[in-house]
Amino acid sequence: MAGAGGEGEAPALRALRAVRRCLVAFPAEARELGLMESVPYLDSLLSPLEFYREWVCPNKPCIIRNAFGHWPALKKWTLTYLRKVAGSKMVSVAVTPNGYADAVYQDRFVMPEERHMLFSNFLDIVEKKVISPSVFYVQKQCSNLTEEFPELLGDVEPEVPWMSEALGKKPDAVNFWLGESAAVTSLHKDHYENLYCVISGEKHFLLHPPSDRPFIPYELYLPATYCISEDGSFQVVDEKAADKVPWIPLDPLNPDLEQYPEYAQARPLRCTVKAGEMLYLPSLWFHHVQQSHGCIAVNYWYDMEYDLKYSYYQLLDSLTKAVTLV
Ligand SMILES: O=C(O)CCC(=O)C(=O)O
Repeated sequence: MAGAGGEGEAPALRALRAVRRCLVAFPAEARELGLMESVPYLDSLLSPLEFYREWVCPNKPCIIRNAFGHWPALKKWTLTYLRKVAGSKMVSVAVTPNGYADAVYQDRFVMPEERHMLFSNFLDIVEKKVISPSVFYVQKQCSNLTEEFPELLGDVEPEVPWMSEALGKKPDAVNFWLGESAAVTSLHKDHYENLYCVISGEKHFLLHPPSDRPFIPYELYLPATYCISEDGSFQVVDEKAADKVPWIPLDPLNPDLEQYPEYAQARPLRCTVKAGEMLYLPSLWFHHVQQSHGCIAVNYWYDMEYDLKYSYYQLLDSLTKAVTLV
């Protein structure tokens, strides 16, 4: 009797261990096949075909200088100007006690309080005319530049023409980002080809290629939202009847290697994107983002192609989950 289950199980376990060995070797092989040690700079624009061939198709990030020098936003967008043109409107602001919106906290996936407030009141906080213990970030993402700040659209462009040409589509979203230095975006990935343009200040990106997936932990968390109480303290309130959310519990700035030892083998790339520079962040790359205080940025999300690259990533993800369970 004892042998029946055991004999069946041993080969399966052996197979899973073999898969684990392949998964551990895979990211290094991917690196050897052309991933870079740092994010390269381009000093001028390429043609749509060249950009597609050299960066989108190989799924490699780069920082492009002089990509949007013609945008009026680069000269016009000071906090004073933004207050003048949009100060009197209500906007959505992510408010958290610790700067982490959409991140794991107390074994939950916690989303920010989405506060509707006058943009001028938000600017008062960024300019430190009003002191608040909470952290505020305009980061609504679902095309908030077009939806919430149409008066600013004329200072940028509704799309990046050469990228639209390269990909044969328009962006799904054009987002506006403005926040405090304490506002951090936790490690995650998106199914977008992302053109991230810094208008003023600096953004600090920590990146992992999709091939690092075997070293990056995902767990399932009950979703919850920060809610502020009358006394100004935050409660974490569970979402009712919501499905669990897969999210990365690890902080790449201070990784808990006892709990997630595999992460020691991952190789993050770090880069700072300065005012006037555009980061091309390819689809499925993991990213963690910090910023200088009052940094202003606009980005364009182009939906990725759900092609073989996507399927291979899904396979890598499934195999990683399978071996993590053993
Ligand atoms: O700027 C940020 O804080 C986050 C940007 C981001 O996650 C994205 O563009 O996908």
